[in-house]
Amino acid sequence: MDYSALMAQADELSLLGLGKTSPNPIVGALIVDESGYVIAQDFHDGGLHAEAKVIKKVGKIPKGATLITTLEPCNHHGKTPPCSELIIDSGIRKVVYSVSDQNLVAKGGADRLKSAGIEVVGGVLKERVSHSNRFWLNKIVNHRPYFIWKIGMTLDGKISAQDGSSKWITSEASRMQVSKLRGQSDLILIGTGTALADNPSLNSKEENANQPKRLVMGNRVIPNTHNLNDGTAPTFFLQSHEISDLLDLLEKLEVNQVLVESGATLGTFLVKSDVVDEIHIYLNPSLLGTGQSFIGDLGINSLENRINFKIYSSEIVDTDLKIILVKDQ
Ligand code: AOF
Ligand code: ZN
Repeated sequence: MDYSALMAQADELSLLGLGKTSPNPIVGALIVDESGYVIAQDFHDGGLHAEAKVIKKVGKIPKGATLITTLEPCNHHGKTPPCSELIIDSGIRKVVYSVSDQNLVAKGGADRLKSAGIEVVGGVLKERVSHSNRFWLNKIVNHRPYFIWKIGMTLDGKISAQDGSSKWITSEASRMQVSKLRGQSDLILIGTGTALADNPSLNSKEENANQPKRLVMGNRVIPNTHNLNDGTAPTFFLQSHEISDLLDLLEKLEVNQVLVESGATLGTFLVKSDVVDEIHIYLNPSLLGTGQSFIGDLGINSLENRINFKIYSSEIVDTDLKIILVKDQ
């Protein structure tokens, strides 16, 4: 049986849960029969665990069936009973998973299954699935959400012209991608400067999209008439310039991931605070010369002190170049 191909399918499914599962992970699961034919598939969307959903879908599990799941089944009584016990009771005799559960209270599912005589294979497509679940995994290790900073800029790094105009620097296709990313996000963070200058709604324009929480950081007051007060998503205002206040609030809001769509002030502050894990740049090949730069003074005066990122991927999107950067540890 081709476990990698099946795990890739489970991984794709898990991504459908992005933006819906925090503080929990995204998980995809399949049940296949003896010959590897998929008889049920599902993903975690904030309700039942993925394994429980597929087992329920199949009903009576046929002999020789295998469960394929992107995360090691849980072994604890949380919001739901342990998936390990459910799997044992269902009659499934083989479980293939990718990433080990890092959650101290829930881990241990693989050993429990083995002790019940179930054949267990772990680590299939571990790198790919860990990347898909990097928000949740990062939170367990760093005790804070994963920050993605999205920037649409000109070739010379400007996010608005001298007269303040900024609509639109990048192509419509790029903006559609950002709209999709919003729908997959837990929370969108901007500063009061961007809120007042752009009056953004920060909504995802995708059909039936999940609408992420919105958080505006800074001391200025946003009038009630602004789009951020339209009631389309839970919206929070943090009147502070302290990173600890931001992280405390994000902890309370239980988000795994934050999409930053700010201007230079907040972006620079977050980079200086060392919380930016990933940057999505949409680079439009145009020049302004003057205007507002996407980043401000980082207090670095020598090349040896620069902050390094690594290119994770690059792609041409209509007229623009999209570059995904990750922190260079
Ligand atoms: C999920 N969805 O499909 C799987 C999870 O908060 P609880 O009680 O639902 O437990 C969450 C833990 O269960 C989670 O941190 C992870 O360790 C494990 N597996 N969680 O939300 C799922 N399989
Ligand atoms: Zn579970």
